[in-house]
Amino acid sequence: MSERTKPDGISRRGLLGATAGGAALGVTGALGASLAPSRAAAQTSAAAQAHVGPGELDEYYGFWSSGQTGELRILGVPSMRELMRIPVFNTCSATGWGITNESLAIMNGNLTEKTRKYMEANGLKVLPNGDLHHVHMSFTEGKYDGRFLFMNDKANSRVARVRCDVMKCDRIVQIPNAKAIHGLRPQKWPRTNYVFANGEDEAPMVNDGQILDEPDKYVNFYTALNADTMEVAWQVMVSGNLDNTDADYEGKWAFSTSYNSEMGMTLPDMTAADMDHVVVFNIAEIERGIAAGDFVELNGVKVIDGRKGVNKKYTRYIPIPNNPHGCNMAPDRIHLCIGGKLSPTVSVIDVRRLDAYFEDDSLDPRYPVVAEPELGLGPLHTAFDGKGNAYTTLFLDSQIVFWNIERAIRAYNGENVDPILSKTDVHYQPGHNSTTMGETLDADGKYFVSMNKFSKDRFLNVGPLKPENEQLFVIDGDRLHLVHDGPTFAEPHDSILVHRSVMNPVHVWDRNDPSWAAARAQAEADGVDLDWGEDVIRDGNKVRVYMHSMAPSFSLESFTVQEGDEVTVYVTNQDDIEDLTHGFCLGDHGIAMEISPQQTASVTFVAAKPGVFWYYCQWFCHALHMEMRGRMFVEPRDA
Ligand code: K7E
Ligand code: CUA
Ligand code: CA
Repeated sequence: MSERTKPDGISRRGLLGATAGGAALGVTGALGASLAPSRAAAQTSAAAQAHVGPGELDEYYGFWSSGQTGELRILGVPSMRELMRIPVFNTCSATGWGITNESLAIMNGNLTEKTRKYMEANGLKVLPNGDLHHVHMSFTEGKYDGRFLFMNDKANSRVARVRCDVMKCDRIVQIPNAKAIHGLRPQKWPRTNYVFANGEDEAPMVNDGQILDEPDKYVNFYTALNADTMEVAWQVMVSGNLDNTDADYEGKWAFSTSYNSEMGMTLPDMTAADMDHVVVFNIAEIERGIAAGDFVELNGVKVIDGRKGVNKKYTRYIPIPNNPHGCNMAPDRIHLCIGGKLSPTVSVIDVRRLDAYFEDDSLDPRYPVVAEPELGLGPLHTAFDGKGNAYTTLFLDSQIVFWNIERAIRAYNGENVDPILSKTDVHYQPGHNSTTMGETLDADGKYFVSMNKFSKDRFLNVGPLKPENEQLFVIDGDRLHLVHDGPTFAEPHDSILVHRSVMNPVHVWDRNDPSWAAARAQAEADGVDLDWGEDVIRDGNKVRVYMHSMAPSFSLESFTVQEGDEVTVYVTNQDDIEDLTHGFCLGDHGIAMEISPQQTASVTFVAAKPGVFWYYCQWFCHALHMEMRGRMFVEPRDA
């Protein structure tokens, strides 16, 4: 960002930031009052560094999960400007996600049989909600490769993929057997062949109502998806539940935290034990087990039994205090950091010890743990600067603790060193945090984001439901300089910060894109030119309406159907100018969709109401955008 660090960027905003940040930073450590002026100066220069003027482009893409909103968001970092929202597990009035045939095929294409039946019984065209916690990019050799983003839906046990070339979701898969997919990570090495996904909720292995309140018969599943096909590759049945997951930098191991090793069904039961565990999955052994037929097939998935003590080739359980949560692999390729949550510690696991740990049963169960610094109250997630340091969120303390991994190891070995380098107040109750490129071998330690669950008094009051708050910091040695507070609607759950050099999205769609392959096949069957045609094809009580759009008009200014017809409207946007998106909104029918340059989109509905209905373009495209409209005539059946 040095090219953007310019003295004239120091504005009133920067100076105000300095004041607020100075107050926020007055916390701990040996920083005396005499340092205050230089701290203010550092704060001011940090604010200048993070300033992105109007028309200037950000250095990083931030990919944000939105929690219970169910969408993916793109922010520019460091400006923290929201650039785009990508609907995934939610429905969207602007883009037609959950309305168009193309989106419904993706949303409903890989649901379990039981969910299909449930939707039918409840008259649901689509599952309307999702809880998107974790978004991560595909890797090649430990670095982001700009191909895909993967994300979970805890609410309905799904995993989705977003194409980074068009920034649209292309796959959603409901995971059989597992319940409440929570933690999610792509394999880092040699490339993302697998996406790993944690099932959080315990349930009977065969959950068909035969077993109900018998928790001793409940199990949990760890899922590996083939990242290319998005099919479930295999599952591992485990003891305890699963919370967060990560993978190593060698492609050998995957890890999961469990807060409910007790298999408790109530809060007191889930927090009864002092120690829970981290499950270590031996990828090569699991693949060998699958190849050798050591699995049961359950709902079409090959399931390996990796429960504690059953087959120690596949999994090992490392005891960890106490209801552990975050699971973060450091870019030093060696250290895995586990947030203790109810324990004030972060447990550091040295992955180089895992080969011996799997081979030698006589080793101490905690042999892979090489450090366990006490950092503060409620340690959840850890981010990295690529220089051997770590940042851990302290939920209860409302702080970020900055600490050094090597010093923590020395302290664990009895040396008198303090691993903590600094603590910084955040507002308030941080969950996840992220650093620029911090979960990759390219970790650069430039910016830090704290995603806070509460904003309280930080913004104008908007009623009982408050926004959450994400704060951006410039990393400056062992200090964090606050440069931005940003309220977020539900919710800033997690994010990754990706250097813009990794990304190369297209500007307009390629007409050959597979997204509308079904529409193209139907047009061919109808003898219609999908690109330029304007036709109304009747096929029994099915009517297919083809048109294209060029600002400021639709190629069909009206079409006629009969009451009760099942109507499909295909619209192809023939404008190929960047940013010239059209829409198709059909009045009083709950139908709207985006058609971006060179895109085709379609929607199907039953014309149940006789009369005249206007359709119009709902994305502002032209001075005569208001006039970009036409009529659907629905003739009464008995007329
Ligand atoms: Cu990423 Cu809340 Cu889903 Cu931690 S989990 S905060
Ligand atoms: Cu086309 Cu607005
Ligand atoms: Ca527990």
